Amino acid sequence: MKTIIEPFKIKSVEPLRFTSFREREAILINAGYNLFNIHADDVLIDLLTDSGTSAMSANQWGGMIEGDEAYAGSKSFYRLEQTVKDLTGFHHIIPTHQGRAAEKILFSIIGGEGKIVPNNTHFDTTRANVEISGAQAVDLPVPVSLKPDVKEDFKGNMNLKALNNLLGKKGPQRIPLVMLTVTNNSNAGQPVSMQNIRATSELCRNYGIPFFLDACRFAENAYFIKIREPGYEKTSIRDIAREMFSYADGCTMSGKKDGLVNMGGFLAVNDDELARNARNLLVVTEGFPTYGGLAGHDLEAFARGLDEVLEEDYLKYRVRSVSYLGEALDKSGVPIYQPPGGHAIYLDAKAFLPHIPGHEYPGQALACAIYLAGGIRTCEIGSVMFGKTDPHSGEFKAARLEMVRLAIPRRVYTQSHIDYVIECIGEVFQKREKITGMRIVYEPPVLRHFTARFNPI
Ligand code: P61
Repeated sequence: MKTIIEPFKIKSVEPLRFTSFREREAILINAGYNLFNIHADDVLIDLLTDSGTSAMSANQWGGMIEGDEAYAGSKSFYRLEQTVKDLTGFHHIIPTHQGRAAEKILFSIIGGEGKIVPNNTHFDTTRANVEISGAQAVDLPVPVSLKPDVKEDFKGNMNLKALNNLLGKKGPQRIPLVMLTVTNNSNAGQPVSMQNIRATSELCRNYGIPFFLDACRFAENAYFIKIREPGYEKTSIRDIAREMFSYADGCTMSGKKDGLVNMGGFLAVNDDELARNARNLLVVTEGFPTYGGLAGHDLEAFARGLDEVLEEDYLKYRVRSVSYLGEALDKSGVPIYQPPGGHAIYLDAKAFLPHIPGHEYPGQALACAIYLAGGIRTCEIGSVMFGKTDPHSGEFKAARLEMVRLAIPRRVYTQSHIDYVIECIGEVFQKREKITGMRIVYEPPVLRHFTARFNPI
């Protein structure tokens, strides 16, 4: 059969609430045109993020009951530890409440003034944690990643030439670690090839610099390697994932993505001293080393999620259902970042709204227009998230890409929900000339997209 179906059936459902156009107009004004400020109840289809929004399986919910809530030495911790060790091969598994807590601990130890951390592309929390430590976060994506309309298999790759230059110039004294984000979320969820992971690792080894993965979406990345990289067609997803991790000295992980849980994360490292320092910080900020900010039931569900996410039927459905959305939008003429990523479709807001310049935030304008049209919540990944205005000169520095992300929660929406999204965005596209730019009327000093307020121009 050619039809790829959801490899699950639905046992428990949550009703959706419909709102009218007029209601949504008022909701947007109240929210300061920031979709993070909208009550989830006022959203029909929520594509804000794929993070922490997965539907857990009956097996995971069963695990929630079985979770061991012991303060020290919980058996659910040992279960998670063993699962992660089997998957990654790393020696020390340090649980955290989510990905950014692992980042905070890691960069508090190895970051600091004068240090430089390269990454194929930092996601915003990773960048914020590097910068808060005093270090500089440097993105080194491959040049083709900046071309939304060019279809290539591994646009998430690290730019090896640029990395080699940087490592050669600054060396291990200035560069405490190199990171590779799989898949590359800020670059449209594009995967990184095994060849690129291996080559990045080799470069790091040549310079004596540790190499870490930001592994939030490791399983989706492994699936892309299987279907796109010659030589891996017959390799199991678990073995591909193991090979990916084998090239690294550690990783940070947000379990809220490919862990298939609503909360959870970990820091995994091989280095004993780094692990000791990390656990010392963990007890101050997160919790005892065998729970680290998580309840026993979270640890249990996380361990089970990490096994389920490796099932090939699930990954096939997952990647195919995301590309189904991308292909249909593309067919209606809607400009999307090509090819579709693993967890999301990214609209190319610059091409969608060519009449809105970067400093008027085309991505934010588009995200609001989509909410207004159909109650669909998306996320700007462009100059609101990554652009900067110099407080002294007032000079505006745009993000490299202006995108609106339609992130697909795992195992949550059916094909007819997605068909509704396709119809709604198609309609917005027909009326695109009427959409106007946005002006920021309030912004906080860091991670401004969460709480900034806007007015349409
Ligand atoms: C997301 F609007 N991502 O994509 P935590 N690394 C990577 C991530 O994608 C990531 C984290 C680390 C989110 C949630 C999110 O401004 C935002 O468990 C590649 O969320 O701490 C998270 O993992 C951090 C959405 C985060 C945002 C920050 O939607």
